[in-house]
Amino acid sequence: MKLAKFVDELPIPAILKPRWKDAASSYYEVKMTECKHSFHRDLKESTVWGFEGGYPGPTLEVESDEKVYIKWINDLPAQHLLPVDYSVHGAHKDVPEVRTVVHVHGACVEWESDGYPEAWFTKGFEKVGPYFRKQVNRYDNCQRACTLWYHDHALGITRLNMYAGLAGFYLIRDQRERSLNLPSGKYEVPLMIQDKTFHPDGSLSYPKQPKKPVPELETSIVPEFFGDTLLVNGKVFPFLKVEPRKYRFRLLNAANSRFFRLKLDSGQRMYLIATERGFMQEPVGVNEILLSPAERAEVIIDFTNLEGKHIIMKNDAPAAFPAGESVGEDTGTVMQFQVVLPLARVDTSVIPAFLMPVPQLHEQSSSKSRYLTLDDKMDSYGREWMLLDNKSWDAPISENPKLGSTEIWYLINLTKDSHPIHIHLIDFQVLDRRDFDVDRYKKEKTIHYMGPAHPPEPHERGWKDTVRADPKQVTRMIMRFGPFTGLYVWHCHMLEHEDYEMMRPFIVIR
Ligand SMILES: [Cu+2]
Repeated sequence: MKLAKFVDELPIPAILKPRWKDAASSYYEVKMTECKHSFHRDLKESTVWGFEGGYPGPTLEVESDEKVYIKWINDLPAQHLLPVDYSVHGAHKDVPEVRTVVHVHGACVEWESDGYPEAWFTKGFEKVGPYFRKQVNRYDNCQRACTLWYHDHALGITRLNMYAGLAGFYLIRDQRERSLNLPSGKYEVPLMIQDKTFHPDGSLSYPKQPKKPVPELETSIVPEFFGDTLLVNGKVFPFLKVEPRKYRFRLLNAANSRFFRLKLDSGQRMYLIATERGFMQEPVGVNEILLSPAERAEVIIDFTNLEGKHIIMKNDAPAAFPAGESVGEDTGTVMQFQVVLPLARVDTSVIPAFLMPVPQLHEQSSSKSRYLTLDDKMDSYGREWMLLDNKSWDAPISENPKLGSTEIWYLINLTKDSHPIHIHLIDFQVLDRRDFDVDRYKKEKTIHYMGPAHPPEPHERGWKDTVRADPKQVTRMIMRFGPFTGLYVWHCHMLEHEDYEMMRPFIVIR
């Protein structure tokens, strides 16, 4: 569907107020409901699922080390808004059709509050999954200032729950951040970038079947979902009126499967200041930023002396990435900045020369290396079936790091696609990527490198929780496990892969 560009203003989600708050802790209630949403001026109101009556959900803003208690409440209808495939794991007819569990992506949190995929619950907590432990989750926020986000994580239907609208920002602030004199207040804007497809009546469209239908199944999961229209904060091709000064943007790829490679059509640089889990050591000037699903980047864009200019944020990442279809005009356009507001006061914010020490984790500190393949298989219906280390979700736990230990994970990608791999609980540093002989690996199960190791890209040299594992490469990350023990997950963040079944439990043990 062809929709006019830059006719709707960018919405900025409101900050959610806690129910109560004292010096060290706060309590929130966040309800999921079916609600109406306007995606675009020329589309009729659509039915979506939102938090606190809105999509995206309201932004939660908390302090580093604050104890935050959240009761996530499911008040959704009993029937799903989108086509459920009952043949995928965790979504059989033996569970309620509508189930939710909220994961704060990137949270340093006890396992019982992490939103384990089988800790789902239904309306009024009437039915709960086998790993459900508590109605009120506890978040310790034992981490530095960063851009996190919350979204549904229910086993087998995450792709549908999130596509229906269940996502929002969760920001952690700290003293260091306040000392940096970054653009703040209305000059600090979160941008949740997604792709969707609409029916002519304005309702959300999600395919019931892949391009080649599965004859035995009325509804089947698709290998990946790519929408034909891009949205920011729930609006199609929005504009944002800005002053001629610096702004801080928190970029989040919240798409089901689409990668975004973002650049400004003015050719100007963006100053990258933070990755997923905190500030970089120094800002990095970049012309483009590649974000796979769930990756975040914080950038400063300087509109000084650009009065009257209209600047478009473009995307040119093929879907699937990297070898899929190139973008069209619609999937290549994200949003527009209109430098039309008068400067309210002199811009005294800065792009700091130094942000925060980011000490390198050394390979010598690692006590264990894990070699983990990303595999492309076929299920009994002839459908694509992506696995981690050749194991399905139900296979016994194989990743069992010790509390406080440091490990290096080798992601050995045997598939044609790039996969954004996310590990819960911890943050990590990317060590390198290196080409290897895939065919030889498949025969001999040993890695034969075909070239030198490439260091992470400039925009990846900070604390991360999601990393691109590119095809025909071994991607290595180093991480320290803690401060909690318990059961967590690691998975591909392309939601169609995650739901089937590119996700594995891991356990941090004492
Ligand atoms: Cu994947």
